Amino acid sequence: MSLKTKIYDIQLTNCLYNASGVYCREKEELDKLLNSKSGALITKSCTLNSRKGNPEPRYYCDNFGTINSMGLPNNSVKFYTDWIKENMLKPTFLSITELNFENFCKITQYISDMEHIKLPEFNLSCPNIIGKPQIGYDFEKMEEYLRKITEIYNKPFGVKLPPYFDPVHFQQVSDILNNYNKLKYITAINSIGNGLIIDIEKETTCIHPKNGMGGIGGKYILPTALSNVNNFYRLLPNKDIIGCGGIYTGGDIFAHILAGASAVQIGSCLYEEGIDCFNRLSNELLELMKNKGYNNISEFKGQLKTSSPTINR
Ligand code: YRO
Repeated sequence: MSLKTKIYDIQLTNCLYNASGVYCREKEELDKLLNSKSGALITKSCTLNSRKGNPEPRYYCDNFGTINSMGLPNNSVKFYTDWIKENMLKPTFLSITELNFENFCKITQYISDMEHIKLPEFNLSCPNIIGKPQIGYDFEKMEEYLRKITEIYNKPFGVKLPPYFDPVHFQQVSDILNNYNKLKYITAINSIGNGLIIDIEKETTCIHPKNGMGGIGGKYILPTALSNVNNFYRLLPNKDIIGCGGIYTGGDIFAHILAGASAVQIGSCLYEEGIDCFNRLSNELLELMKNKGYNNISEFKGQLKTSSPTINR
């Protein structure tokens, strides 16, 4: 039995890795991920210059999941690309973003000639102009960003998407993404934006930045993540889908793969449980596969049964 998988042309010995942002900002964390059971690793989304991020408390966890408004703390694109160059022991994805179009072009240019960077994940949950939605929710801007990426970068890449909630939006986003042949995978989903968790005893917000509003992760978001994975699996037949959102058990991973995920990322659960979660989750998934008689994830990937007629991809 094996948990091996492929993301475009990259082989992973295990379909699990970290979600960008979790356990991947500092050198010590990246070093530990490299020596863990994860099949790959991805860096914290980085920017041209290092950032301290928002004031604390900026992360909070309750029984159902997490809220964060980290504000993109990171050690700069140079730090992460240098680390990757020195540590080529397992597939490593660079996550990048920027806070405006000009810098987004610059950071894309910066990595464009690096042979050690493979399939970078462009985080499209970035702001652009104040008063406009994030790029992931501004479809005209999304086109503009994708056009620029293919123009400057001109190698295979992926994008991290925010969650969508409307069938028309799934269709509109897919119509855009399908125009870009160099786009080889999408990661769905980023946190559900601008939620609010309240401490009723203290009568305060649980995090401080942005009046307590932040991205929601964890158990709160599993159904939304599964819907995004399955909708994009149906609508993007030539691209791989990386599932991210609400995974705490082998069963949750199985559900993501059944919905169409080729690999899955662990965020909130990794943050709370630590690096050993890759051991536990791998064992739980293998046990479930054994009970069901599956030897390989390719045997059930995308095989979700519905009462409506199957659409072949
Ligand atoms: O606050 C963050 O650094 C953050 N948190 C998330 O849950 N998702 C993200 O993509 C990011 C970084 C990007 C941004 C939201 C700060 C623009």
